[in-house]
Amino acid sequence: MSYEQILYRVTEGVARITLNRPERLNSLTDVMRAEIADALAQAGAEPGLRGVILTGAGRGFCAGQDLADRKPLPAGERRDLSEGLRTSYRPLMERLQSMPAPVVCVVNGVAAGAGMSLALACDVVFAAESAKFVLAFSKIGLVPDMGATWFLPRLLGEGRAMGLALFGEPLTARQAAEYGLIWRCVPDADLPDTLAGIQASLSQAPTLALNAAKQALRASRANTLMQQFDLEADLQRAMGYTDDYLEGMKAFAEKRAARFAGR
Ligand code: LHQ
Repeated sequence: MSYEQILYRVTEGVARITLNRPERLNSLTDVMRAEIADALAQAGAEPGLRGVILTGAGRGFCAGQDLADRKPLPAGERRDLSEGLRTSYRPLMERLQSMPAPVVCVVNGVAAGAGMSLALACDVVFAAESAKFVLAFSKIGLVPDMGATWFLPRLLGEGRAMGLALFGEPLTARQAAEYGLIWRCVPDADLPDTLAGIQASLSQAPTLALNAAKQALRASRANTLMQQFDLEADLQRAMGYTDDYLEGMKAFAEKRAARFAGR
C-alpha cells in the first residue's frame, strides 16, 4: 500500500505507520489524517494483526495541525475551526481508539498540539530523550483539542494538566516519563533498537491476551469495580480457551520460553 504523506508496512503481523513529512515536522494535513485513518483501517483488517507502531520520520514526531494547510478566506472572514475537528480529527480518533490490538507510539522528536494528542491517544508511548511534548495551543490562542483535555487529566492529574494547558511550557521526554504521561524515555541512540524491540515483543506476544487487557483497561474508564470484575471474568473465560494459554502453561511446566501464535 502506498501513500503520499505516510509510510505503511506490515512485518510479522505488526503494522508500522510512519508520518512522513519531515520538512514540516510531520504536521497534520487533511491528506495525512485521511491516510493515517486509512492505514489504521488496513491494519485492522490484517488477518492476525499483532499490533501497530506509530512513529515519525526525521527530527519531529508531529507538530500538530499544519497551520498552512487551509484555503485562504475572503478578507474579513473568520474560519469555523470545529468543522475539521468534527469531520477529520474525530474519525481519526475513533479509528485509533477502536483498534483491537495494541497501538504503540514511538515519539522520535517534538510532539506539539494535535501531535501531542495523537501520541496520547495511543496505548503506550515511548519517547526519545530529546523529544519534547508541547501543548502548543495557547501559543496561538486556541484550546487543546483532539482529546487532549480528556487524556491529560487522566494521565497527569488535573493540577499538572492545567499547568500544561495554561502555560504551554514544553515537557521533556524525561519529565513526561516521570509524570506518568508516557511509558518510557529512551536515549536517542537507542531508538532503532527500541523500535525493533517493540516490533519483536508485539509479534511474539499472546495477542488475544494483550487485546483483552487493553479492552479491560479501556472499559475501566466507565465501569464500576464490580462491572470490571465481571468483564475480567468474561475475558478470562475466553483466554482459557486460547492456544496461547495452553502453550503458556506447557512452556511453564517445561521451564522454557513460550512460543505464542497469537491465537
Ligand atoms: C510547521 C508546523 C505546523 C506547518 C512546524 N504547521 N509548519 C486543530 C484544528 C483546527 C485548527 C487548529 O488546530 C488544530 C490542532 C492543532 O494542532 S493547533 C496547534 C498547531 N501546532 C502548533 O502550533 C505548533 C507549531 N510549531 C511549533 O511551535 C514549533 O515548530 C515546534 C515547537 C513544534 C518545533 O520547533 P522547532 O524545533 O524550533 O522547529 P521549527 O519551528 O523551526 O519548525 C521547522 C519547520 O517546520 C519550519 O518551517 P521552515 O520552512 O521555517 O523550516 C516550521 O514553519 C514548520 N512547522 N510546525 N504546525
